[in-house]
Amino acid sequence: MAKPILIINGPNLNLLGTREPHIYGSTTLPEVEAMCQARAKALGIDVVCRQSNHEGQIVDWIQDAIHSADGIIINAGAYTHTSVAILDALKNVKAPIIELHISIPHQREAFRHHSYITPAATAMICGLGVAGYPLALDAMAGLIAARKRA
Ligand code: CA2
Repeated sequence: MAKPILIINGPNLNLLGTREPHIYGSTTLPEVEAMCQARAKALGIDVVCRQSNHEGQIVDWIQDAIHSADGIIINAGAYTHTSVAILDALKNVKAPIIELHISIPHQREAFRHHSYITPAATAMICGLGVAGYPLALDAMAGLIAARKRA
């Protein structure tokens, strides 16, 4: 039986649409999550959206997803550039993982050029603004369908 896709947003992404609109746009996180629910409905899949400012909470959700999700879309925020704990948790996930960034970290400060998440990722989407979230769901639906065919 199909399980939902888990979308995880990390630290400070609860502030989307309220600050730094020149980098992250003016769409709020609840609006992004509504966009994802609408795209999931159109794709005939379920989606669960989570956001936390706490690394351990994100690790717990990833561990739960091993049994409860068919795929993970993760924007780990600044933990992208610091968290071995999130990498280790993601490495235990067999389902597809899409690393997502609203901006293009490689065009920004040098400390954003390294991602601890990428070695565990199946694919990466970045630089498309919040439009990347529904596009990640399209891609995830394709990845899951391809795995079922294989
Ligand atoms: O581009 C992305 O999506 C990032 O993952 C966003 C992170 C940043 O640390 C990464 O380098 C790239 C920061 C998220 C902070 O989000 C905010 C949103 C609105 C206002 C302030 C922060």
